[in-house]
Amino acid sequence: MSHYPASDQRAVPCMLMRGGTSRGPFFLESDLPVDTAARNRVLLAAMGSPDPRQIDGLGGAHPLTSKVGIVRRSATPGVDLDFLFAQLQPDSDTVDVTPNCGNMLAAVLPFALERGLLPIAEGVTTARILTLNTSMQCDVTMPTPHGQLQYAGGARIDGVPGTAAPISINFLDTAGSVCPSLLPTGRALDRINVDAAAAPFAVDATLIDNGMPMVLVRASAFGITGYESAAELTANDALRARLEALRLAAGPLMGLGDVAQKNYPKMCLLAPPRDGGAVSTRCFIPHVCHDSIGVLAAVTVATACVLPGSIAGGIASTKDQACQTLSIEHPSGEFSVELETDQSGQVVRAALLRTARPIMRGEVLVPAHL
Ligand code: NQM
Repeated sequence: MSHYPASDQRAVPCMLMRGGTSRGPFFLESDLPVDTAARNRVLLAAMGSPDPRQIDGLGGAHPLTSKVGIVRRSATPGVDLDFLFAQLQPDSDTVDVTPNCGNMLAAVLPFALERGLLPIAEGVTTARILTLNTSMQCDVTMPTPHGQLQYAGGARIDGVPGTAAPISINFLDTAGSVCPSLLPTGRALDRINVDAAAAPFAVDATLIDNGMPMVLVRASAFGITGYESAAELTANDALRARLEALRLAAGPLMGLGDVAQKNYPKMCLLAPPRDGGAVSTRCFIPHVCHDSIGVLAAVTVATACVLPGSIAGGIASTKDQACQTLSIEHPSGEFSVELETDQSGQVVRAALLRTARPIMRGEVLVPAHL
């Protein structure tokens, strides 16, 4: 903005958005450098990474608040918006654009409407969004009464205080987002030998990707109930070491190669539901325990619940019907996923509800030499 004095900082327009249970700055692609290395330097500086407290940037010292959205009008026929999600970390200098984030996805349409990328319709506005991370498409709808953006409303999602206007996401094709297919090993259940530093072990797991690559195991196989708090599990170093050893073993089996530096697969500990839901979960993303559950993580877990022969068998409570809503229990409540299956039992559609809100609009300052 011209009324500020000249300085050695460069102002980059952005909006800080909450998307579901995540938060981060959203940029128009045209406001960021075209060169990927330069873009990544700008994003790292904007978030204040690497630094555990992210004291010099916008990041919130947690993976769920170290996320960035980049949006543009789409040139793909039938698609309105392209969305690139970037996962940063507080304490490393990685900018990972390989996985999806269904929570940040919820903020894409409001951001695009705020920035004038699409016209605002009367009543509700729907856009088809292509995530450039994995080429996944979805239809997103938000209320726009009288052609105005409406953020206040009665929808409640666990992990976010209060209520807000519902943003519905209808996923069109999620199977095998980063992995080669829904079941990358070709099996619904695998016995995995893990060469852990403390002691080798073997464990049954479902390796699955219906929007998020995940390793699903029974909490009881790790000597815990699966009902512990997220903080308690994140503080359990022995558990985290075993889960990380399992993750490193599962990565190549899932066609993901060496995953030591990757944010996926995510790990999920399953236990029988306690509050009338389909299953209880504790997810590691992948090194800290999620306070709730990721959007596509929930879709992937729900899919395993209806998949014959998966690790969820004997744990999950599901109905034998083509369209059902599965309540995935997590540390701060539940996440409802609507699944539709075809006659062969394949999941053909997943839909869910999120909320989002713009928190700040303006410019983030980064050193100009970047
Ligand atoms: O699974 C956490 C989140 C996510 C990702 C993560 C997400 C998803 O809660 O689609 O939303 O797994 O890193 O934002």
